[in-house]
Amino acid sequence: MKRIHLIYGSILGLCSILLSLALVSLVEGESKKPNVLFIVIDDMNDWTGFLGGHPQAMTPNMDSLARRGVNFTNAHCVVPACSPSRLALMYGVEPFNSGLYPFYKSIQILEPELAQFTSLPMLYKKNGYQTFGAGKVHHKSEFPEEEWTESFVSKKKKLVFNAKAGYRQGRSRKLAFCPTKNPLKDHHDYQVASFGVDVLSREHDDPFFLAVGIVKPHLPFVCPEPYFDLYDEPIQPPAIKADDLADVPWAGRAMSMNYIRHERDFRQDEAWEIVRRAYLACNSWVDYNVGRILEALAQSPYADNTIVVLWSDHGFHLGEKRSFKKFTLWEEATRVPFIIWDTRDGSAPLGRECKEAVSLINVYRTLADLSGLETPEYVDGVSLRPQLADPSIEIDEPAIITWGRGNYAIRDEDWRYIRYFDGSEELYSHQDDPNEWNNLAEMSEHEATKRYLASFLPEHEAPLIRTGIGLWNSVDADQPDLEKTKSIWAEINETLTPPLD
Ligand SMILES: [Ca+2]
Ligand SMILES: [Ca+2]
Repeated sequence: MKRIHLIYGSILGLCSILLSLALVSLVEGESKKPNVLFIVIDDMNDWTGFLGGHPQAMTPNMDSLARRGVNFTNAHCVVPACSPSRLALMYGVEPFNSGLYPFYKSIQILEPELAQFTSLPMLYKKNGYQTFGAGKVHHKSEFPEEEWTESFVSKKKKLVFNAKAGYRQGRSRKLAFCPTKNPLKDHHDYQVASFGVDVLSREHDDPFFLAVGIVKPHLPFVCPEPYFDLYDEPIQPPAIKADDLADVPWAGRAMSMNYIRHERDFRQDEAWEIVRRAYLACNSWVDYNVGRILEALAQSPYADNTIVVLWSDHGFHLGEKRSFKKFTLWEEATRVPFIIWDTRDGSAPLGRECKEAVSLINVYRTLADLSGLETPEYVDGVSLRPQLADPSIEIDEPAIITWGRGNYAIRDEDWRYIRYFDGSEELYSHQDDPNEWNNLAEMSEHEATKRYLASFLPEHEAPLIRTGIGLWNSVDADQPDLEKTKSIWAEINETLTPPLD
């Protein structure tokens, strides 16, 4: 009997030890919630080393990040425009579910509409995180007070452009493509990266969510001279088909016509090479600043307990499809850098790539999942946790890209299907035609493919939220004036070499 008691006693003792160990590890687990380093880039397309969109691109720090984490090589923005892209990602909601299709003047104006949603930094803050933000995370470097423990807006210094070493179109400071003469610390991206470095060098009792919003390569394409000096060889132009738009419906041409005059002027001024060199230089400048933040992380106590995510709000055309800028539903405007590196997974092999078409709408659920936070029910997308464990795992849904109510691109591994508000269509085979030159939408043999891809178009579209609309682009995209497009086409075609069709 005594022996039985002893055994029971030992079992009970063992159980209570195990229980307390479990509690300790639970408490430790609690205090060891992962930190998040959230790096946002503005207007960076696939002209990086790790995406291979331009053979001369030099981005060694981001390449190294891509090698250590999972490099999503077929990632696409939710909207090819700053304000709505960021609204969708930061609040985790597709434009066709929120009604937030276009640019808005500020997120403050949208307060009543956004009250039903929880922004990503707010989710972390509610869960006991310290939240730090610097630069352009939301559109226009806006930091709603309640979301952030501390925020940093860069100190504006007027940059002096060395236009003689580059090119400037007219008097606009936006259309400058040249080195700056200022010290590094005068530049926005240097300052916001320094804030990131500072936060990473501090001692933190609580886990943190640190967001750093870099504004290059956004126009003007200006940055310190050493990054221009990296590109002293002739710059290889992208593959461009002169009459590429001839098989594009008018609704698609309307998106391209917004900036067709720049395309013409760059040709007339023989400036395209300088413009592209300046874009590459800015990407290398961004890379330098991302490298500073990553180095600070490596030197910090948080080096093996931080989830790093890097993304760009959309891509950029540099002459492809006779287009300049973004605001289209084609590959160069929608494909973006997207990397996730969970440093807790120290044994993960290097060089993992996920080739599945994936939308940035999935960032919200993925981060919440990896951090053990409950995702609000309304949030769109899926967690990419399975792909982080095994990048070959398929994603069921293609990426959906929205530009104005009624205009969508559906991108899967092999195809891009575009449907405009007026029912007109484009279809491109990425296996045969990675430049999206040949619109196959009219060919009967692709009817089944089109039907399959069209089945992913949203069934319901939230009405456009009109409060505080900032720019005309997407309102036009919503209901473009096709007659106006036709007259621009006719007028400008006369002055374009080679002509559009
Ligand atoms: Ca942008
Ligand atoms: Ca074409």
